[in-house]
Amino acid sequence: MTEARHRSPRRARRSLSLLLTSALAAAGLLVTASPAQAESTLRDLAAQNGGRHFGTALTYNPLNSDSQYRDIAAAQFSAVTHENEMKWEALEPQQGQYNWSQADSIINFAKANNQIVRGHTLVWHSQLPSWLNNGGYNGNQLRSIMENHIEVVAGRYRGDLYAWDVVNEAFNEDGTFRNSIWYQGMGRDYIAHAFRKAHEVDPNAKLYINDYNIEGINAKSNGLYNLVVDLLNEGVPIHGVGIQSHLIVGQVPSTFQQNMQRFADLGLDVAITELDIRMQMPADNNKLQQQARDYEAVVDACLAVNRCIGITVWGIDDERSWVPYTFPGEGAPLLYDGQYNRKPAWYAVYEALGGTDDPGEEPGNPGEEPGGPGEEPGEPGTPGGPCDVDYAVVNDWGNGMQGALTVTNTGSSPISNWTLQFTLANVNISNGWNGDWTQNGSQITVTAPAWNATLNPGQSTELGFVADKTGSVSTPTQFTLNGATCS
Ligand code: 9MR
Repeated sequence: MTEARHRSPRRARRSLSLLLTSALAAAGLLVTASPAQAESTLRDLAAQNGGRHFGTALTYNPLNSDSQYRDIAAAQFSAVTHENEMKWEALEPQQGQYNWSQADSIINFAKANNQIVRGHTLVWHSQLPSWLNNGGYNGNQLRSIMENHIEVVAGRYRGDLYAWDVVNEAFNEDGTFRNSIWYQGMGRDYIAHAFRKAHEVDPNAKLYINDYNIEGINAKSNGLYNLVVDLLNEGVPIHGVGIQSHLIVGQVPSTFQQNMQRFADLGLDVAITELDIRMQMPADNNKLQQQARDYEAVVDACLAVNRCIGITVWGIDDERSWVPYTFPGEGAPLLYDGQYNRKPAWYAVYEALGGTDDPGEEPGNPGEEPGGPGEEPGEPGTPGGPCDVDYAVVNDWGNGMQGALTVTNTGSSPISNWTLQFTLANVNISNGWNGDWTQNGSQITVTAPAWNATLNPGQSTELGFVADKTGSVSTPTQFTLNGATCS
C-alpha cells in the first residue's frame, strides 16, 4: 500500500517510537508533553550538529505585515539573509542617498530573535542602481565607487553581521570571469580589492565569495576553486565560499560533499547560502517525496563536512519564492507551502538534522492539532463534515483504472487530520497520492499527510489513485470525512 509521506528509515524508526509512546500513554504509563514542549525546531537541531545554523532569507514584506511568517521566521531559523534589502539598488537608489530602514528593520528582527545575519551583498553585477550601471565610469572611478560603497555599508553594519557575501556571482558557467562592470573596469583584481577593503572596514566579519551552480565539481566550481587558491596565495582575506544551491528536484549533484570538502581543505568555511529545490508545476506526491529526499541529501552533505557551518534556505514558503517569477512553470521549491504547512521536505530536513520527536504541524498554524502530533493516522481529528466529495474516473484501461477525488470542506470551521473513507469493490489500489492510502477489502481509507493535514473552510484537496480491477467498478455512493457523511 502506498505511503504518501516521505518515509525514510529514520522516519520509520520515529514512527515506531511514536507507537510505543502512544501505547504507554494509552496504558496510563506516560505523562505526555504538549507538542509545543516536545517539539525541537530546525534551528535547535542545527545547533546540536556542531553549532551549525539553519537560516532563511527574509523580505521586509511580509515580515512586517504577516505574523505567521514572522512567527515561523523567529521559531525555526537561527540565521537571516536579506533577500533584497541590502542590495546596492535598495540601499543607494540615488548616488549618495541611502535608504537604511528596511535593511535595519530585518537586522533588528534578527537581533530580537537571537539570529545571526549574513550581509548580502557588497559587489555584484545585478540589482545595481541605474546611476551606477549607466554612469560610464572608468576603472579608477569604479574602484573608488566600489570601495566607498564597502566603507559606507560594511562600516554602518560593522559588528552586526557574522559574514558578508563580498563578491557575488563572479563566474560564467564555463569557469571564466563574468564580464560585469567590475571586471570590465578593473579586471580580476576587483575581487581582491573588494575583500581587502571589506576586511579593513569590518575585520571581524567572515568574508565570502558566493555563487550558484557551483554545488558539484564542474567547470564553474573549478574556476572558483582556482581563484580562491590564488587569492589565498596572495594573502587576500577570504574566509569562506557560499554555495547558493538553487537546485532542481532529482538533480542534487553527486559530488556536492566532495566539492565542499575541497574548499574546506583549503582552510575555508563553506556555507549553503540560498537553498531551494524547484520542480515543474503542478506539484504532486512523487515530486514532493523526491524533493524531500533531495533536501535530506543536501543536509547530509553539509553535516559530513566539518567546515560546512550552516544552511540557509532562500525563503520560507512556496508562495513568496522568487522561483515562479524567474522560471515560468516551475515552483514549490521551499519547506513550507503557501499556507505555511510543512511539506515533506520540512520533515526530511528535521530528521536529517537528527529530530526524533514527532513535530506535527507548525505551532499556531491552522494545521496544528491541539491534542497531539498532527500527522499519524488514527489520531483523533476535529469533527468531520460538512464536506463534499467529487469522484471521477480519469482513465479506464480494462484491467486497471485511475481515479480522482476532490474533497472540499463546505463548513465554516477547519477540519484537521482528516480521514476519508469510502467503499470501492473489485479494485486493488496500487498507488495513491496526496494522502496515506490503505485498503481493507472494499473499504478504502485515506488519511491526511502532515503537509496537508487541515482543510480550511472552502478549501479542497485533490486525491488520486491507480488500481488494478476485476469486472466493473461502480461509483462510490457514500463518503465520510472524520466519520461524518459528506454530500
Ligand atoms: O530572491 C531574489 C529576488 O527577489 C530578486 O528579484 C532577484 C533579483 O536578481 O534576486 C533574488 O535573489 C538572488 C540572490 O540575491 C543571489 N542569488 C540568486 C538569487 C535568486 O535569483
